[in-house]
Amino acid sequence: MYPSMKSVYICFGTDVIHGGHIRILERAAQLGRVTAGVLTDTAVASYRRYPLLPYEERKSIIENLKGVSEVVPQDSLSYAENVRRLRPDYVVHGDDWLEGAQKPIREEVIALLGEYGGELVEYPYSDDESHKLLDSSVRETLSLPDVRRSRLKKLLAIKKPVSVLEAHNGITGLIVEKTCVVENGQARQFDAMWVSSLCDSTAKGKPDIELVDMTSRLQTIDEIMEVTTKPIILDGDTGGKTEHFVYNVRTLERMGVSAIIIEDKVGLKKNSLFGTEVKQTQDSIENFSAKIAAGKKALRTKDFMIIARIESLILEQGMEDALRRAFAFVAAGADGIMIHSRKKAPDEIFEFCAKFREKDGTTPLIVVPTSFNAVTEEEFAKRGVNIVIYANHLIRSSFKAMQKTAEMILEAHRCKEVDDNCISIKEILTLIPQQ
Ligand code: SPV
Ligand code: MG
Repeated sequence: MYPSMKSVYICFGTDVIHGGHIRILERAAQLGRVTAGVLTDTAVASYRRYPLLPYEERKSIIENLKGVSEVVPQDSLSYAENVRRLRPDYVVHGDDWLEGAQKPIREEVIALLGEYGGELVEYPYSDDESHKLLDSSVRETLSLPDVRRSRLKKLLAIKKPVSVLEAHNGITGLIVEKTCVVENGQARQFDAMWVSSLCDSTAKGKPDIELVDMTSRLQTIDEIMEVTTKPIILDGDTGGKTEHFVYNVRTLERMGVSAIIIEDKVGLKKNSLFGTEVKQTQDSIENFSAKIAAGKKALRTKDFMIIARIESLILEQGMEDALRRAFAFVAAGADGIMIHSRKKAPDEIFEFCAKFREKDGTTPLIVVPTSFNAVTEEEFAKRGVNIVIYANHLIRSSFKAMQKTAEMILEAHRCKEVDDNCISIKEILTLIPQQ
C-alpha cells in the first residue's frame, strides 16, 4: 500500500486547509505512512493566534485528509515529545521555518532526528496570494466584535495565567499582538491587551485622574481594534456614575471589548500606586455592589466580564476588608476580582489569594504586579491567579528611549549618533504592511 514502510511525521497548526498544505501532504505520503500531529488549542494560541476551530474539529479535518494514516495531538510548538515517541524516518515541513519564531524548533527537530538517523524533508512553502488572503480573512474574523469579545473567557478556560500587556495606541497594540518568543520549544505570546488609564492618560500628556473621558478612551480602543485581533480588557477607573456605567458597558460590549475592571473608589480618583500619599476614598460595599449589579443587568451577552478591583490593601484597610469586599462583589455579580497592592513583597497578595481560594475556587483572580514584580507567572498560577496584567511597561520603556534620543540629538548637534538606538528607515517603512 505504501511505497515503503517508512514512517513520516508532519504537524498541522492551521484551521484553514489550502492547496499548499495538500501538496505538502501528497509529497509526505510519497515518503511513507503519515502520522499527522495536530497542535492543541493552547499550543496554537501560544504561537500564532487563537484557533477559529477547536482541537477536536481540526483533528477530524486532518484525519479525513487523503494520505493521513493517524492523528496525534502535539501539545507544544516543539516536536520533541512526538518525535521521541514516534521516531519517524522523516519529518516533513514547509521551508517557512528557516527564520523567525520557529527557527529554534527546526533546529531541535534536526538534532533529534540526528540522534537516530531520521531525516528532515522540507518543501517550498506556498506563497500563493490566495492563501495569504485566507489568513488575513481569518484575522478579520477574529477581530469581529462577537469573536473577539468571547475570546477572553475561552482563554481563561485553557490557559493559566492569561498574560496581558498594556497597549495605548495602534503601534503598541501591534507589539502586543505580534511579539512572540520561543523558549524550550514553547512559544510565548501575550494573550490580551490592557487599556490602562495611566498609559492612555500619559500618552496624551495628562494626569491619571479620569480626566481623559470615555469618548477619548473609546477612540483609543477603536484605534487598537482596527489593527489587532486579541481580546481587550479596559481599565474602567471607578466606572463613574452608575447611570453612566450602564451605558458604557453596553458600548464596550457592542465594540467587542471583553472585560472592564472597575475599582471601588469614589470622588477624584488618583492612581493606586500613590497609595495613601494622596487623598483617595473607597466606595462603600453597598454602592459598589449596586454598580456591578446594574452593569451586569445592562449586558446583552454572556461573554463580557465586569471585574471588581479592590483597593483595600492600597488604602491600608486590611486583609479582612479586602476579603469581605471580594465575596460581596462576587455575590453582586462580578465576573472576576482584581486585588491590587503597591508593596514590593508579594506576601499580602499571596495571602489574599490563598484566603479567597479557600472559599471560592472558580472566580478569576487578577493581579497587576508593577510593584511585586519579582513573581513569575508560574508562581502566580500556583497561587490561584488567572490573569496577570503588565500594566504600564510599553509606555515606560518607550518614554525612556525617546527621552534619551532627544537628549543625544541636542548634545551632538546632529542625529547620526542616535541611529543605533532607532529602528532603520527600511524597517519602519515596511513594519506595517499595506493591505
Ligand atoms: C493602570 O494601569 O492605569 C492601573 C493599574 O490602574 S495601576 O497603575 O497600578 O493602578
Ligand atoms: Mg488605572
